[in-house]
Amino acid sequence: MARVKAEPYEFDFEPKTTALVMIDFQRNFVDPGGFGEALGNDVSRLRRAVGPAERVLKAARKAGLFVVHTREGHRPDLADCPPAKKARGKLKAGIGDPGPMGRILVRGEYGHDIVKELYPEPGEPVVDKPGKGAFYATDLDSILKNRGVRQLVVCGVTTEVCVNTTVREANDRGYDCLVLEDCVASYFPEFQEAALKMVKAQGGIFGWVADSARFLKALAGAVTGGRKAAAKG
Ligand code: C5J
Repeated sequence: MARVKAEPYEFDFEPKTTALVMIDFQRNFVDPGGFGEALGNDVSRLRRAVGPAERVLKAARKAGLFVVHTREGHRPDLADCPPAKKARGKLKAGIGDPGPMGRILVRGEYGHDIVKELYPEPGEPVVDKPGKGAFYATDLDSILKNRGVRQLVVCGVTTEVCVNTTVREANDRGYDCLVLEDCVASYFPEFQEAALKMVKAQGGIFGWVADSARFLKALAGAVTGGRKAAAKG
């Protein structure tokens, strides 16, 4: 068992039953020249999370943690896109329309895929989701339950939208969630702050919050502890 110094109190996790969930680190949201920027957002605010998330991803892989990635997007025929979602925002170029990185939020398009620094490795499931929450209309819950996962360490974008929605969904399904505050990001600083506060308020109503350094320290301790125990036999 490993222990992370977190808020509102320590987050205990067993590496064997913990998954790292990487939410929507897609080019369209994170990279300059994508859909996010076309909407007038400052994508450098999202890019900030990539470096810390990359360190966590590498360490998690090395420690043998189960890693899952998600992507928000739709079938090319948009049959899974609610008309209300497509209409929302009255955008000149919205879901399914040609955008700077291919058709916007459509599976298989360049902008829909994950940035190179955090690209999934073979064996890491990629969950394509039509909504904001990663559990809605996906097989994520089955994938996690089949592996015996009970705790989630969460990185991703954006903090107040897909990260927050997914953590709430996970909480209702009985998972303990640790959100790494420097590995999640929002286009809006005030939403970043509020979304993290919401997770850990009222005794951790949706989960826990720590930073990547604290998580990496705990993970390194768990790996060393496991090796020592194995050597003792
Ligand atoms: C948004 C997301 N913000 N991944 N998607 O529309 O948070």
